[in-house]
Amino acid sequence: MSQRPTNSTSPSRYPNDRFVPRPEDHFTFGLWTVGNPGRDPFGLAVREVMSSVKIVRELAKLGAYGVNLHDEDLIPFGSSTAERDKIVRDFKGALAETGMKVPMATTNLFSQPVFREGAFTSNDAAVRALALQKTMRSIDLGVELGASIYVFWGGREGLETNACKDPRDAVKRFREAINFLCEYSRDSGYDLKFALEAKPNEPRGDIFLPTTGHMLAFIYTLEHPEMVGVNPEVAHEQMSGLDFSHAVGQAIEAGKLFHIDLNGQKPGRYDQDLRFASEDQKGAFFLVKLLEDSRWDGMRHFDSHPYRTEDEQGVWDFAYYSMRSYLILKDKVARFHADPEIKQILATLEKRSTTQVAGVGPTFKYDKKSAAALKAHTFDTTAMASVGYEYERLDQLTTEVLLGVR
Ligand code: GCO
Ligand code: MN
Ligand code: MN
Repeated sequence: MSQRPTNSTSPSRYPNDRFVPRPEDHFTFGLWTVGNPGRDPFGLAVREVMSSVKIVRELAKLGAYGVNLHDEDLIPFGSSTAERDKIVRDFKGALAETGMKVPMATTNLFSQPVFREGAFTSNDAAVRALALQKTMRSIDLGVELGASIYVFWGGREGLETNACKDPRDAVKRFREAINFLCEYSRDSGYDLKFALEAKPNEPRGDIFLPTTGHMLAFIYTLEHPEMVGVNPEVAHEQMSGLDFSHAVGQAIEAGKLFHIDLNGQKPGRYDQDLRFASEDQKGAFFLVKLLEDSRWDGMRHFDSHPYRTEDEQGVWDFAYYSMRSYLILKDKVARFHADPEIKQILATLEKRSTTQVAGVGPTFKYDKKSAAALKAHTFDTTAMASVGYEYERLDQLTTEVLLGVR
């Protein structure tokens, strides 16, 4: 295993070892994540609102690559053009000073009261038009800041009562909006890809297109499916009770993983947006394994919030540990692959998966001759069924790698 160079600029609070995050690791944070002041449905903010410039500077010190933002994270709703321009100038100054990037941008279509009934899927055509206008302006801002990925999370695109809307209309309207905005982006000469983020509920009782699988199916009904992929979030898939790395795997296999939201979640809860790998470390391990094994080249983006218990130092601890945990899990993946006993089990499996039967296989593509040979073949199913797969041992070895005894 190659020794990672330590970072002499690492703040003394944190261990100066081979898990020190660096810009080349491509870790990014939403401004809204570390910037979250801890407000929740039951309580007021517990931390000061931090300026975007400060967030950029602090994250740069910790070794992050960049920040991502909603339009309103940077520019308060209703700002004048002069105010906007000053904010953007200062923010760009902080980016230039630190070398931080803005790889992704998105629109806030959920906070303002006007979007209470939905944005792209609203029953009010004026609201749908406003949502398009806000998104076009926000796309311009994202591109100006250098973003190449544009995320769509339809926070209010849902309902509480099915009496108000036919779900077919919701999907049609959402399609119309994405088609419109794809054309807008192309027409503006932008080199932008769209990433759709699913969530089953919260803040609406139910949200349309609730899982990454729904989003993937939807994409192929668009006018420019090549421009559109997904932005799966750990917590959101787990809210539906699904295995996150399966959704991500399907997206990668389809060439549709354009972005990812890393965080942590306990089963059966509201959207907790906890620190990455603070929960379900095994799930987090298999996710990192998938991303690393597939050499996925996107940003390792954290969409999570520090515990409400924390003061400002706790926020930076949260950010640092998010990145550190990813690097530790990446190291565990290398250990998994290097482990002689794991290797031996996987080699046996590989052999089993690549043997030919009746001159056919191990991959199956139809032709008359092999179909006939296969139809005529007699399988010894008793012998085939008698050999187990050694997965108890494989899982135990994996668990021991994770628990640090291998
Ligand atoms: C959530 C969502 C949001 C979106 C973000 C991008 O936690 O419910 O993940 O955080 O990702 O708003 O639009
Ligand atoms: Mn998210
Ligand atoms: Mn979330």
